[in-house]
Formats: sequence, C-alpha cells, structure tokens
Amino acid sequence: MPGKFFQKPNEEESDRVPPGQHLAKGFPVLTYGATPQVSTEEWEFKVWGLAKPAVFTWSDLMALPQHEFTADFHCVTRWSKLNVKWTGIKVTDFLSLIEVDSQAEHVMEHCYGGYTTNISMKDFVREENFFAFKLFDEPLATEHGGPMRLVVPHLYAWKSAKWINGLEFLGREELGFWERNGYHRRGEPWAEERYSSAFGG
Ligand SMILES: Nc1nc2c(c(=O)[nH]1)N[C@H]1C(S)=C(S)[C@@H](COP(=O)(O)O)O[C@H]1N2
Ligand SMILES: [Mo]
Repeated sequence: MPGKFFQKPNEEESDRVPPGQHLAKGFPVLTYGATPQVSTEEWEFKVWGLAKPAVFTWSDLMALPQHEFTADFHCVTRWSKLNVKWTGIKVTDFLSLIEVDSQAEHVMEHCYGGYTTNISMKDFVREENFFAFKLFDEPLATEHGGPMRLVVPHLYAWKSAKWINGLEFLGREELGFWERNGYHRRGEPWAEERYSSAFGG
C-alpha cells in the first residue's frame, strides 16, 4: 500500500517527477501567512515600473481568450502534483494589453496580502505561463489563490503567485519574499534550484 501522503508514480509518469520530489495525494495548500479574501468585483490588477502604468479589472481580464491548461506542479518542499487542470489566460495575451519598456529584464509579482516573488522576463513571457481562475473546472478556491493566480509550470511553485494583483517591471533583479529568505533566485525543479548558495544550499 502506498503511504498516506505520497503516491508512487506509474512508469509513464515517473520521468515527469523531478529529482528529490514525491507525488502528493490530493492538492496540498501552501501559504505563508493569512489567506486574503478578494471578490472579483473588488479585484484589481496593476502594472508599473518599467511599463506604462495601468490598472485592470476582472472583466478586462475575462475579455481575453480563455484556455484550458494541464500542467505539473512542483513545490520546493518536495511534493509534486501531475496533470493539474486549470482554466486561464495566457501571460502572452495579457502582455498584448500593456506597454513594457525594452529595458525591462525582470518582473516582481505582487499579491494581495503582500507576498512577492521575482522572475526574469525570459521566464515570465513563456507561452505556457498563465493567469488561472479555475481549477479542475471549478472557480479557483480561495486557498489555492482565487480569484486569480499566476501559474509558471517550468519553475518551482513558489513562483506561481496566488492572489496576484500586480506586476512591477524592473531593469535589474530584485528578490521576492522567499528569495530574500534563502530560496533560489530562479527555482528550476529539474536542476534542483531549491536554495540560494548564500544560505548553504
Ligand atoms: N500569495 C502567495 N502565493 C503563493 C504562496 C504564498 O504563500 N502566497 N506560496 C507559494 C508556494 S511555496 C507554493 S508551493 C504554491 C502552493 O500553491 P497551492 O497552495 O495552490 O498548492 O503557491 C505559491 N504561491
Ligand atoms: Mo512551495
């Protein structure tokens, strides 16, 4: 019998589990601090820094093309969940609404509740990244980041900001919440970029 909290991957899926990761049962919730409660009516999304400042509402986002995405999800605390089904809006479609300076090399993701995480422009503008508002065909539950979160499938999940409410475009790298507290700047799971070497990782 498999353990209570972890599942054994089948053969086809085992090569999708990065080194040092185990498959979680269910979909764990991982939040630092309090869970913000934000309705779609009050939800706002801001863009600033090396971009023309702009504010978007829920309906502005909903007017963009919506897609279904199936992606694997890897938390640095060593659980992974394969085949997570989301509905959302591609980052690249959202970017067509805004004017980003050519000098912008990095992005700080900002959230209701104050969480931040940094990502390079190169990692951010990938075609497979999206803003999610449904999880397995249901409105995204508050504890999983509802009403809207970012999902960046190719990096550890701490880059997938829940309750996202803004993007700050930057000319040079600044560190977000976990990155200032010892997590890796980039966080690529296949390279096990878990912790920053300055913290002994
Ligand atoms: N705003 C915010 N986003 C966040 C976090 C958080 O604490 N606050 N935790 C991160 C971490 S460490 C992980 S593993 C995933 C967990 O997402 P889940 O709770 O939907 O599983 O969200 C990420 N996004
Ligand atoms: Mo995490």
